[in-house]
Amino acid sequence: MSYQMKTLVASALLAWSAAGVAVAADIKIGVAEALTGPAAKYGVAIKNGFTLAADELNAKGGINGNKIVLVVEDEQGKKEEAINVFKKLIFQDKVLMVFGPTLSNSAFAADPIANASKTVVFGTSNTADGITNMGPFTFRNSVMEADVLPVTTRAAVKQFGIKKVAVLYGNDDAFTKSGYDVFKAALEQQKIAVTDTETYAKGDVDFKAQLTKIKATNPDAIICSCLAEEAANIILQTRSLGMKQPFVGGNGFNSPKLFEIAKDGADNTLMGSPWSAENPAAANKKFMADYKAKFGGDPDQFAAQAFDAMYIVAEALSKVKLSGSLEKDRLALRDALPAVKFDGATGKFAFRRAAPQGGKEGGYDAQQDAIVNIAKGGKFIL
Ligand code: LEU
Repeated sequence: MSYQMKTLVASALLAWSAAGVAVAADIKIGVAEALTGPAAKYGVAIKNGFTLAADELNAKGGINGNKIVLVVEDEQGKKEEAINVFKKLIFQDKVLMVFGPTLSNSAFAADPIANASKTVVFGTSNTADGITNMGPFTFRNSVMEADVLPVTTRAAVKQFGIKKVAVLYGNDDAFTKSGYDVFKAALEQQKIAVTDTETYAKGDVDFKAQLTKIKATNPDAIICSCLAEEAANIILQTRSLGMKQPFVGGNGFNSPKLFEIAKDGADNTLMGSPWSAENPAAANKKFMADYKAKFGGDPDQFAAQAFDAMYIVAEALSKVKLSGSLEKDRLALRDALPAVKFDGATGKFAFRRAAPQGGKEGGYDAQQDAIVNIAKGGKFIL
């Protein structure tokens, strides 16, 4: 039965509930993440975070008695696939809302479809500038680079006393480019000199040419706006050139993949994040233990943000009276979300309205503080 049919049947039956008969409807939620390809390490952790939260919520009876059903699709970390998957979820599967996609690069391609069809799209890992300027149906609980990187840069000055840095970034990805812009402004603002700026393209594996140029300028640290796989290879090759400089990274660094490839070469890397494995709060401890029990490995920031995001949506949905009209229910969820406040695995969270741009209404960003982690012995610690 389709979502609409089910909710129609459900509301009809719920209408009899005075007579003691009530049948719950399923709440279909789309999950569009990179489950294969270079971004899969992030995407699978994200999917696991949603699954853990949805299973917990369902075990407690769902939302007002309605069960959450995740409709999971692999967008492969590619723009075109994100568009295809969004269309399938929104128009064919008729989901109430969509979580995803994994990369900002894909979000810029796919989010307009959700906004045009008045369906909430909720990013849990998109950190580039401008994501929520795509329209009032775009939400994210991922803290944007603009809020995190100035904090990370300040911490690098404090930790290593850096005065001059080299910068390296991917120039064909929306997130790595956006991170570069933010780093550049933060360095200017904090009066840190840039000795050299180098770029690479998605999928590059050899960074020796750029690193040799950087080496000649003898920076105190290397600022890197990169996704994890490239970041890890850059670190490895930096060490093989005999360079000992610490790295300062953005959100892309926050993956176990960094250590799988770069190992101890990544020691002393600084990275800002709203989440830390060391956060002793009960909500985080429970999340980490439950995640490990279910999936047999430790969670990362992306799993934590997805987990919290599902609870944020559940909180909004608990205030919504599902009508059975998909259009109305999508709007009701959109209207209920902004007021949600949550204290979960990533700590205290609230939404912040994005400023309108070019006469277009904005969506909602994350209002959350970042903490700076340092890599030691194959993991990030505080
Ligand atoms: N923050 C990145 C982006 O916005 C993705 C993350 C999975 C590293 O594209």
